[in-house]
Amino acid sequence: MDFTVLTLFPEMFSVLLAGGIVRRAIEAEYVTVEPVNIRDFAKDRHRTVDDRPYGGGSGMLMKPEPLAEAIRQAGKKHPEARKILLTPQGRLFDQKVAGELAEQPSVILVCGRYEGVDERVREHLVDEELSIGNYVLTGGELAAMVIIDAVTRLVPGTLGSEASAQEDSFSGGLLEYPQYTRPRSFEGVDVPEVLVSGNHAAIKEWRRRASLVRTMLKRPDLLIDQPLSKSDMAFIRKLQQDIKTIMGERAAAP
Ligand code: 4GS
Repeated sequence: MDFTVLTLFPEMFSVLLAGGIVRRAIEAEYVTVEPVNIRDFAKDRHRTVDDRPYGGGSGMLMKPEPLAEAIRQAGKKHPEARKILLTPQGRLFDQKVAGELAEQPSVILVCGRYEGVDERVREHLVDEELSIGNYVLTGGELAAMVIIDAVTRLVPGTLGSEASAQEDSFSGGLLEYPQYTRPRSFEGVDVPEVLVSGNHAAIKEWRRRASLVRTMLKRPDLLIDQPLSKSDMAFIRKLQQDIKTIMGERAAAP
């Protein structure tokens, strides 16, 4: 999987190359990350990359020519690449989108700076727009790094264990169950008995139920469109019944 990043701040990406799973993935040649300086495609003596907006207003825009040339050149080198502009106007990046991107042979990430890019770049020179969240960054670089990080760990081979990418939060659509390591008792709080029981079926059931309860309490929005088994449904019904009983008792209390 090849990432090409078009940016005015290529040196920001040295953070990704400094360590961790992304660096290891690059070293093992599962992915490549190539930052390209958009300024190298400016034609004038001052290597200008920004300009004032027609119609007036505060702030500057990225002028289209250097961006267009950078995108064209990257596209020539990677004809298969999906060209993505990072902007709050884009489709929200989530675990599902990360999975989609991990199947692409190549992705070109276009990082804006200033107040944004000339509209014609957005309209004609990229395949799609992605946003990492509903807030405004000073540049697309951090968004690009978030995407590279989340996608890289889904590229087969990169996590060491194939299972871990599958098993974590969101891959199953539910939140992660609580996890514990040694010591068995920490500051007065013990590890749940079932996890040290050696009963693997019981552990599996406990974890599934813990994931369900957590998701219901913390992120009920994630349960929409989640496939739930008969056993999940039976568990949830029982919870509802227990809650009703408790509420009933409360209502009756003085
Ligand atoms: C995002 C975002 C972003 C928008 C870049 C203003 C500089 C900035 N990019 N997800 N111009 N949120 N981009 O805020 O992707």
